[in-house]
Amino acid sequence: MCKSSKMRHGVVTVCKVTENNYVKVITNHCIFYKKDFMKPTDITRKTIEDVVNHLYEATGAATFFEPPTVKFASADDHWFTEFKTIISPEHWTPQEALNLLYPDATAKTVISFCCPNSREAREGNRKETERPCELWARIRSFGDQALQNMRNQLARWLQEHGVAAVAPFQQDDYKLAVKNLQSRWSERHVAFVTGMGTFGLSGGLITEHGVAHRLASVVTSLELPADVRPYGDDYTAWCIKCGACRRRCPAGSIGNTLAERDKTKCKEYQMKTIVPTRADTYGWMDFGIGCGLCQTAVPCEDKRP
Ligand code: B12
Ligand code: SF4
Ligand code: SF4
Repeated sequence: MCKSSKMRHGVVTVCKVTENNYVKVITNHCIFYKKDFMKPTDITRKTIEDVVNHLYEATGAATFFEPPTVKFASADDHWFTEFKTIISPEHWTPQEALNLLYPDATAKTVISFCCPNSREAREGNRKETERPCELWARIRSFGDQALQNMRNQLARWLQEHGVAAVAPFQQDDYKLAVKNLQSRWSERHVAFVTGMGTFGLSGGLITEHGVAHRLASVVTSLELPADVRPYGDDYTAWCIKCGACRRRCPAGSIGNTLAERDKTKCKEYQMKTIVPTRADTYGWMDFGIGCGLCQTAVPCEDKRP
């Protein structure tokens, strides 16, 4: 298939060269290969999963995490409006999040992906009792940077393919979120809606691959079929309430019920015990480091218990 058209590179001749949509683009001043010229109507859930898996390698996230799981929710899911009451009126609905960048677009789908922390980091953290092992700390500080790139790049990929998309976390004020102990886009709550998992006593989201992971999401105007939540609306269904996370927590932040959790103790422990010695212990500065002991050496570490 060959055709000529006018693109931003000038006059081009486009030739399809492979079966998996690699396209050779010859412009009047260069030749390059472009992965695909897919129309929005050609994009499926599988396409999005492929893009996320590609970004997992391309951004370096594979150094820190095990392969991602991708889930989808309808932007109209009843939970998103209920979070205005459950979390805060400031918490964005998918529609509000998309309107931050696209005032006229209609949000249709929320894509959430979950990257489990590497086995090596989890094994290292299992042995710790006060502060995170170095690999765990690296995931928090630098794995998170890769994850931010994955979110942004997924949104960019969708935008390049003609649909509105936003990574809401990237639009929020992170410092304010930590100060208030909650953001305007809670990745755990969003993942819960997509069917990724349910909340544990520790506050972590227990997924099919456990609780030791990081999450990211993108809202788009592209309509894709939603996942079914295997746990319905039972938001603590997968926690066996064993209390192992409570016993592991060096800050006394976790109680006997989810409501008893004291998030301030977790943050203060991080600020007073881990951060001041961050440069000496780990060798870098400026990035947040939480202990995550409640996510390792517990029955929900890497599986649904
Ligand atoms: C602020 C913040 C913190 C603060 C406070 C966290 C907090 N709220 O508990 C501090 C600095 C202390 C912190 C610590 C950690 N964090 Co943090 N943090 C965030 C951040 C930026 C915002 C969290 C937020 O807005 N939460 C919203 C509030 C409302 O959630 P919540 O208080 O936890 O919600 C509880 C209630 O809503 C309750 N609940 C009560 N009634 C009801 C009723 C219903 C119907 C429902 C649904 C829920 C519910 O259940 C929830 C669980 O506790 C997110 C990133 C993001 N934007 O999502 C990361 C995030 C939550 N952190 C993360 C991680 C990994 C950590 C640490 C393990 C540190 C580390 N990297 O090793 C610890 C874990 C602490 C813990 N026990 O969970 C991950 C969690 C992933 C996971 N495995 O679950 C996130 C999602 C970052 C990411 N991109 O992956 N964090
Ligand atoms: S350690 Fe036990 S109580 Fe804590 S979150 Fe995991 S399953 Fe729930
Ligand atoms: S991250 Fe550490 S201090 Fe915070 S709740 Fe988990 S074990 Fe406790």
